[in-house]
Amino acid sequence: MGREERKLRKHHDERAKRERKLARKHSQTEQAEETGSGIDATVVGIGPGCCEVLENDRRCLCRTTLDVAVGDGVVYSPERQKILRVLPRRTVLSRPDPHNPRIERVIAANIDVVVVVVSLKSPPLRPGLIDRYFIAIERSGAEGILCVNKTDLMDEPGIPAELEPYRELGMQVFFCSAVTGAGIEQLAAELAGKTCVFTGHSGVGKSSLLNAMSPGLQLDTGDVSEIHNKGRHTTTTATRHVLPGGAIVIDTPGIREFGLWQITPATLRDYFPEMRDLAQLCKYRDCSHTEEPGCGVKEAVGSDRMRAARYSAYLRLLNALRANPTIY
Ligand SMILES: Nc1nc2c(ncn2[C@@H]2O[C@H](COP(=O)(O)OP(=O)(O)OP(=O)(O)O)[C@@H](O)[C@H]2O)c(=O)[nH]1
Ligand SMILES: [Mg+2]
Ligand SMILES: [Zn+2]
Repeated sequence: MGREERKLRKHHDERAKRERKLARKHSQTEQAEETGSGIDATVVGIGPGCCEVLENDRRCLCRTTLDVAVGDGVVYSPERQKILRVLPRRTVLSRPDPHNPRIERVIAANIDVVVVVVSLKSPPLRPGLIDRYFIAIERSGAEGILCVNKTDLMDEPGIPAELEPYRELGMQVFFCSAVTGAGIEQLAAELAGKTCVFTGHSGVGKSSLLNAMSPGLQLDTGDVSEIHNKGRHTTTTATRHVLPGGAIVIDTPGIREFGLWQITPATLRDYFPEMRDLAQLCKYRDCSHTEEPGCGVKEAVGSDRMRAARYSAYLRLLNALRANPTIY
């Protein structure tokens, strides 16, 4: 590690320590202030040092120093316009803070479905990102679906070869175009009655898909830069909306990189449940299922017990984590 990197890390560590200390202090004061007369509400938007909550039809902008995310159930005080308490989360999609991997950043809470939105072109597909979402979804407690948007830009009809492995793994894949409306009805039908978060790279069309499902929403959308073939990070904060079909959807800002929260090369295999039984057959107890001889997982690769696509995803992620365990 270079001197500059060490200095930067030290700076981040100190900042994280200060943030934790401050959060502890505030949460103690807030708990002390809590009168028990708070009202239950849901967080529907987040801003710096504040959040918007919805309680029946009433919306209120509240101050908060607590770590809240869109979708959180909270107890708030309408008089003091303040969040008193965050209720336990049923599910949570999170990732490490891109600037400090020791801090967890919650993308959305209490969701039933994580909709990973990708486009094959403009911006191009990055399968590595889908692999990472697989792990985060496994951790989240929610169900995951893949939404391939911008099918109107596809050169050939049919499922592109690079997406076949994900279908094989049992993830539901929807093909849509927010421009032509193709696949929108099917997607909306799948999401009806559920709470869903739309996540993925900038420019893939998350907000456009939501607008297509509910034209009244009029969420801001932005074009894709021709020079870099990347989105312009049009959506800057997560917001929650109700669609006509009854789905509750959370639109989120496009992500640049998706890090894995609290996952190390040694714990990665825990998120591949099919490896668990096979690992009993490995010669070494701490087998990483890579170079070791007598590996039960490697022997099963290619069979139904260990799909080749899934094993390749494991190797890709393992190599990325080994090369850079904390920065993503
Ligand atoms: N051709 C085509 N363009 C689309 C489609 N969906 C969205 N777009 C365009 O893609 C660009 C980006 O769309 P957004 O909806 O802003 O993308 P986003 O994922 O919300 O991006 P961020 O908010 O930056 O994360 C816009 O110019 C849209 O008009 C589609 O199905 N086909
Ligand atoms: Mg957007
Ligand atoms: Zn093994």
